[in-house]
Amino acid sequence: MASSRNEPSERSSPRLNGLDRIPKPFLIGVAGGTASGKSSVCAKIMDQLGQAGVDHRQRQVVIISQDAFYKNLTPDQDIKAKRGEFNFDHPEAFDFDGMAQALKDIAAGKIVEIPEYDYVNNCRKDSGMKIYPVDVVLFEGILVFYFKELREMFHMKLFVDTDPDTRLSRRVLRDIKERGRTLEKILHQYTTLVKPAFEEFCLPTKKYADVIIPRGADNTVAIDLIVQHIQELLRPTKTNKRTRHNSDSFVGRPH
Ligand code: UZR
Ligand code: MG
Repeated sequence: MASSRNEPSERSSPRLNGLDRIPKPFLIGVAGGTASGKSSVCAKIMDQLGQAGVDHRQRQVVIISQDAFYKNLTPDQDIKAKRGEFNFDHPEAFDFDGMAQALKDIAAGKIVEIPEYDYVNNCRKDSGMKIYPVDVVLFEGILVFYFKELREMFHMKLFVDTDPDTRLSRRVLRDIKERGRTLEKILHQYTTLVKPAFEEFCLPTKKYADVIIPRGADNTVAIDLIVQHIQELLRPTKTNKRTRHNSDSFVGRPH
């Protein structure tokens, strides 16, 4: 009997035991410190899977950011956030249940609406992003390996390991340009909240990674190897094509 991609046995096992058990969609977690290049690594993987220019409704690879699941702030927290005193790097800041539910729904092949986040006003935007059924999900964020239930849903775990000086300098430039911050506020927030939280909550999750990517998106060798591996895993073969619903939509280069 053809196996379904929603079988509980498949979902409960984060490990791949053979090509006949490749789950669809294939869930990849991408963790790493702030400004380590998580989004860029995901964009490169998507690009090399041949999906970058494809319309989002047709696309077989999707990138989801954990930042979409920041909890809404209470009025008091909002005041703290405006002063740069709210800890956005603490696990408590995230709606873990929302993340787990979204991933479960995506794994079950449902169309899922993901909120969009506004970093300038520290809140969710009114608009959201619709996720249609895909072959590969890249789920990126500072704490995606922190929550056990979420971590165990990933079939592949990547940790982007970029030098802290490089991350801080990128963070400064990005927050001034894209997130409406002043240098003073960025540095204060970094030393009092971002860096301690990285050391306490994010760095210890590196041990869960299957692959650690030094230098982030600059590491083209690591990204090439990861992409080849994904293509190999997802390539329709005699043994694994029965798990696929539509092999025409298969991601990757022709072979
Ligand atoms: P990445 N963040 C904001 O700057 N503003 C918000 O409203 C919500 C989050 C930051 C957050 C964290 N820290 O370090 C970073 N703060 O976004 C995570 N302060 O995003 O992994 O792209 O750096
Ligand atoms: Mg990011």
